[in-house]
Amino acid sequence: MKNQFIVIEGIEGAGKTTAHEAVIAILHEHGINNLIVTREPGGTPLSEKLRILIKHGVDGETVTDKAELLMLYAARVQLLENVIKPALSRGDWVIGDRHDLSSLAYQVGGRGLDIKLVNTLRNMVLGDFRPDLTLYLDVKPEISLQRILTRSKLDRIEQESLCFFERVRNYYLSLVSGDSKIVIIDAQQSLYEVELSLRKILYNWLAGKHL
Ligand code: Z5A
Repeated sequence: MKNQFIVIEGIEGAGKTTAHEAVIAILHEHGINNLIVTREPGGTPLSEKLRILIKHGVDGETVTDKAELLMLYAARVQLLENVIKPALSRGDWVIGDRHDLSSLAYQVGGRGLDIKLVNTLRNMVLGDFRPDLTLYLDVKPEISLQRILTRSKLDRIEQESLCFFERVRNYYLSLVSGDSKIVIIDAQQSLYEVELSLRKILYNWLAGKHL
């Protein structure tokens, strides 16, 4: 199999960071060591600055939903053109912590922005570029938010209501069904069981079996 772009998606506390480590370990077991990891928003010096603005805003000023969207795509285009595409061209694998599906789930599903507006930006930034495989970790917000409550400080988006995260999750679920390049994983299982699921999916996928 040639090098691929694999993305891990899900709401906060779904276990993306943990899954990331498992995916890297499984690829290493297959002798795939030429890989880079990315996160969105972020992953280039400019995108990391935008990440701080997206997550924390600026004191005394409301971040509008459209400004949030534009910052996310500005960060994404920097990462795509300066890191992801060059890595894929070199023959490296790319493992992404979030990508474009997040914008559909959060900005369209969660914020309620017009899909036509978001699609205009997607076409401009991504064209027909898509991940080869997306692993979507599905969990009910009431469970995942419990997992992140132990954090000392929640960021601007993490402070949203349970209803917001329910809309995000429902939008994710609507996108996942019917897309053969997105695989859903029950992230309400124990960490051990999630890793077993990832292992099974990736072994089959790497062997070229239908998922
Ligand atoms: N955002 C957006 O709105 N639009 C976009 O287009 C993009 C992003 C790209 C990025 O935040 C924010 O940007 C995010 C969406 C928005 N906003 N929010 N809120 P981030 O990168 O800082 O955070 P995150 O991506 O949401 O990741 P996270 O909060 O760190 O969650 P996670 O990586 O999925 O979870 P984790 O760190 O692996 O696990 C959290 C805890 O749960 C940890 O203690 C684990 O041990 C535990 N855990 C995980 N899985 C399990 C299971 N299965 N059982 C028990 N405990 C578990």
